[in-house]
Amino acid sequence: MTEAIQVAPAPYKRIATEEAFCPPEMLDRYRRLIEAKTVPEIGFNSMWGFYLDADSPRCRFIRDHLGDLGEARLAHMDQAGIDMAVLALTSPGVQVMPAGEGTSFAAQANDWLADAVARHPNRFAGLAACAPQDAVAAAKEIERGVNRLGLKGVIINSHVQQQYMDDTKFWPVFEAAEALDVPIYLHPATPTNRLIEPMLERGLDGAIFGFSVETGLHALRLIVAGVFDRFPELQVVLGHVGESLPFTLYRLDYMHAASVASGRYTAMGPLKRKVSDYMKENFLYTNSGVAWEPAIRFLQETIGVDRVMYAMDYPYQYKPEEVTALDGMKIGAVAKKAFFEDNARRVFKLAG
Ligand code: 1DF
Ligand code: MN
Repeated sequence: MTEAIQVAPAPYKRIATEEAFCPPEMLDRYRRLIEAKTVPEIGFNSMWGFYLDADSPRCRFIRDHLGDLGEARLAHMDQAGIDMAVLALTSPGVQVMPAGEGTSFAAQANDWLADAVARHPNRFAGLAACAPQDAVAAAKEIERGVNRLGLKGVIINSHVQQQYMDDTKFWPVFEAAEALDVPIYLHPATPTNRLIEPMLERGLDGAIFGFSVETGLHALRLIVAGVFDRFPELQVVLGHVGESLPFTLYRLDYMHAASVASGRYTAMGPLKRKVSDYMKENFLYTNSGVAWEPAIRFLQETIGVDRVMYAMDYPYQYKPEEVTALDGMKIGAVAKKAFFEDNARRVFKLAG
């Protein structure tokens, strides 16, 4: 248990924007999928095969709190000074399930989430899960989630059964999000089978490194495939300080232009804008898992103060003292309120 700490009041609400949950039935379903060896995904079987049964305090904490959208979670939010959590179905969500089952399970998870939001409308908001393995059904569920359930965006847990969403068969999902004017949170999953082996050999496949490689790759694939030329208003949220991509914005622009000019790749054609333009105009960023002032300030400086949001990554990374440390960042009052509150309110259309 974490000891209660006194959280100093702040001149802003603290909204955490990448907070995971999981209906208990989904963990049961994962167990059966893993025992039956029906999911041909190295990362899923390795990670959830471990988390479902491991006995360490961290694993028990994660298992015990993913399924709670009630008093225990609210108490942890209170202890950390979090006023509001934007909740999303934990990775990989329904994306490992057969299409039909994934579609119906996403609907159940969204109903479950909407019930919790209805019980605590001032503390919780939620993102809609969907099963992009049936992209047309996914688009319908996104519309239901936003228009009927009041959910505030879409959660995509990176690759869809080893495929990346730059494939046009997935684009109904982007079309729906753009039309509904809601963001897609492109959250990590374990890397695809083609990527994961040398990482897994050294324990680097997960949140320490592999998640960012996988998700940063996914984001770049969307950009260079022209997803944002086709859907110019689409907004995608990246966690973990943009999965480290902003640090090399300069080189992404230089080498993208150089590669296009060289004509080496038929799969990499010219784009309407620079890579960094998409990253500044079509992406939003959270600091999930990176409670580190220099990285946050770097994003604010390079991307913009109005596109960087606070996230904790509960229950995977619950350290209440991180929150108060970030209260002390040496940035102006307007930028700090934008980080903790205003950007999340605008992006997820949360009532003030
Ligand atoms: C972990 C981290 C697992 C994150 C997650 O989903 C996850 C972890 C299963 O620490 O193993 O979403 N995260 O977002 O950093
Ligand atoms: Mn997360």
